Amino acid sequence: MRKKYTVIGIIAALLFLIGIGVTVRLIKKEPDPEYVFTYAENQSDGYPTSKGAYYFASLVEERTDGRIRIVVYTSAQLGREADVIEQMRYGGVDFARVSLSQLAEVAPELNVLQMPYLYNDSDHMWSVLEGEIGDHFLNYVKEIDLLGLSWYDSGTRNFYNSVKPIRNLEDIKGMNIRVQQSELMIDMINCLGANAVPLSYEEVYSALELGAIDGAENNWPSYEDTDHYKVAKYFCEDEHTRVPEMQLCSMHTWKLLSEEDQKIILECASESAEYERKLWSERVEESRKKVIENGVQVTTLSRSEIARFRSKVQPIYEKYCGNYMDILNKIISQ
Ligand code: GTR
Repeated sequence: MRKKYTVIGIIAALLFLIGIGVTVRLIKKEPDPEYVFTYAENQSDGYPTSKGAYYFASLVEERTDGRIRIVVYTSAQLGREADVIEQMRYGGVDFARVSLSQLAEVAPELNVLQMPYLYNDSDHMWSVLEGEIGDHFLNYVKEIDLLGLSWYDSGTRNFYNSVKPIRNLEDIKGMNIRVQQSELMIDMINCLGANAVPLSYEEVYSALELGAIDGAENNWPSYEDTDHYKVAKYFCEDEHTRVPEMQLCSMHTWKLLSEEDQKIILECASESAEYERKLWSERVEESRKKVIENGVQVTTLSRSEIARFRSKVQPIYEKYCGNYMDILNKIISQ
């Protein structure tokens, strides 16, 4: 009998000690965060921008000793890109990474950074984004209650379709091409003689599959990650635009933070952007290889054909950059 009580006593003591241990650990290592913020991302979990978001969240949590927790929602769980931007302006979503095409709809001066055939190459674009002009625009979005934290890479955008290989301007004529919900991109497609169909990113796959559109345009990783390549096998590496992406914070959220925390957020955002850019160039190669292995037919345009495409879109420079010629000229001459 006594032995039985001793055993029960030992077990009770052990459970007690384990209980204390767990409690101490909880108190020591997992304090309740002071803030829990949301982060919207419309790409899937494994996509470079999503990995950048997770990295950003983990850096912030680490450097604020768990006081600030950022919960990342990928695959447009918090809504379509345009809706997320709207929500952020009123404080409904705290952080996000968005395409400039979408953001320029509410902050039109941004169009000068995403005009077709604007940059000579990736280095040209990064020298603009990392310089005075890039900084100007990260702050410019304060006018719409957002703060730009950093720039993310999104490579070049190219046409792809399910009808035929594109080798010249005549080939694209009359095609129904999906674009982002952006006035500028709609005009660009129409200038090229195709018909622009604005749809949100999430709607493109089924529109291609059902034949409601003939094609779309995007970078290699998006084309591959969304499986669009399975329903639109002709990819023309024409590189008509480079549309950078911005990591954003709602100004409502920003104002809640101490100066010290704001500094940490900016540092972590910029480190996450560096990380994303590295992942980006690796992913472009992987995606390209994968889709070609899966039967995608890639074409390119000759120099003279690119010149024809370029001259067709000239009218939109006047329309979208007319008021910002000084910035545009600085970009061109940089
Ligand atoms: C991708 C971008 C997305 C979305 C998409 C689209 O390149 O990363 O955020 O804008 O393009 O075409 O809608």
